[in-house]
Amino acid sequence: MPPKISLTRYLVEQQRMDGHIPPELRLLLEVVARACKSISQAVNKGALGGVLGTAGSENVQGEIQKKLDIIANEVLIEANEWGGHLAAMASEEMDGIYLVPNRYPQGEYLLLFDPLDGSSNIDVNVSIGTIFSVLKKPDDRAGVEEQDFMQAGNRQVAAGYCVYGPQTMLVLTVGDGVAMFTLDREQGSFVLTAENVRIPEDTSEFAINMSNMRHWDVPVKRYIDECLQGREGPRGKDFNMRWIASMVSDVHRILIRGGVFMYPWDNREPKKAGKLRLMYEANPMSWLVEQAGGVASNGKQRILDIQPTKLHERVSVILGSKNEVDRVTGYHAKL
Ligand code: AHM
Ligand code: MG
Repeated sequence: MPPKISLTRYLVEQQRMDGHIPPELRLLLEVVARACKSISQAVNKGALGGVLGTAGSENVQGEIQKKLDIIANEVLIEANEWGGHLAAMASEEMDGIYLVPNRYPQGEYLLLFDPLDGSSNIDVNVSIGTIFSVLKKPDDRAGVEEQDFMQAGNRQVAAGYCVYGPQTMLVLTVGDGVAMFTLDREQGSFVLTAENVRIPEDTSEFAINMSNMRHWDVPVKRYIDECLQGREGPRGKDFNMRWIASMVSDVHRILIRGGVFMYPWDNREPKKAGKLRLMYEANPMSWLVEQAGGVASNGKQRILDIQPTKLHERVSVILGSKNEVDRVTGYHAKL
């Protein structure tokens, strides 16, 4: 049997390869992974740990916070603030940025996260996850402010997620393909279980919340309508649908067997670009998808090229198997 490769060994080897990642980034990623292990423990305990249910508060987006949203946010902050590799953090659950306290050394990285994505699944025992994105602080001046986070997704230096499902898995890119690690609970470490992940270019599976159909824009309606017509329609084949309402789980499935995931703009709140957040949901997932040979677009533009203007900015998301995403963006171009 080949030796088990731990996350630590994988990262050390990435560091050695032409200095692919600097040691500070390796340490940062190890700390994020450690925090994910502890979130996984809390998620696993469920009602036994008293962690289910709402916390009685709202986040900056006006969403009710679950107890586990807050616990996961605190775990990530506490794990990351003292290591000396970060300058600041930003999270779906915090209004503004979180500066590393003065008592700790300041580093050169910025960490963004959605501590627990798919919150509506927490209390019903369906897979959820943590999404993270790492940027480098622009080094033109001292200190750090929100403006330093306003970097397009193509400037990310690492991105990934941890899915808390039947297995806890960490999925990571540092710009050298996508690697997947499974948590070995007996050893207490993440072990490499898939490398050079590739998303098939073709698929007959789509993921979208169909209950919003009447609110969609013409190109999205057209695409889904053609899929629904199946073998008798213009696509000449039957399609299958999945919607877990947990982006981490839907993207994980797509990385493994292909598919297209969409949370498009819709006219329920026309001024909102979409539901999902650009900086800590769409950007990290888009980079993972591109690194696996897929495509990620807002319908009109590559998501990774969007210049953010706000920390909690929203975006329309269409990502996954190349040929299907290209088809949907082609329909947008014909508008
Ligand atoms: P959250 O970060 O508040 O959990 O919201 C994001 C989630 C995604 O994981 C998922 O794709 C989407 O919201 C589901 O939305 P809906 O309930 O509208 O289907
Ligand atoms: Mg989320």
